[in-house]
Amino acid sequence: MCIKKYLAAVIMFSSLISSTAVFAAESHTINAEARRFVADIVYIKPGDTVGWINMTSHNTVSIDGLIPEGAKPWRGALGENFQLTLDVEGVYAYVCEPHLGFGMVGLIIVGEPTNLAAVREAALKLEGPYRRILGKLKKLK
Ligand SMILES: [Cu+2]
Repeated sequence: MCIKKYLAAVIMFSSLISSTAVFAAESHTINAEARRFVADIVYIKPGDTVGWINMTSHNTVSIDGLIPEGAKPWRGALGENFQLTLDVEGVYAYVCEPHLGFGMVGLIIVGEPTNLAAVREAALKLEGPYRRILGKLKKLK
């Protein structure tokens, strides 16, 4: 390979790496510790992946009306780790059903919290232990 072609290849490759570093999707881990999610509020970019670990005796279930419009709801199997890629911007609320009464609920904010007002309003209609999500939403600015 002549030096010019070699340099061109090096430059192309390094610009590829730097653009990848800027836009690369990241993975975020949520640890189920006893009866809470750590962290309970997670901020990510659209396209990032969230993984719940140590899910023995736990699950993760999104709440209807408390995820962005057009986003896919989820339900992880009880006792199993779960992974999810979130592309739609906004606030997502989820719970661990067995420990909902202990306040084992969490929020994921993907990009900007564009649907926060709608989520807050929907959360006001929640009943019983699901109202623990309201408390969690109050932690958001
Ligand atoms: Cu749990």
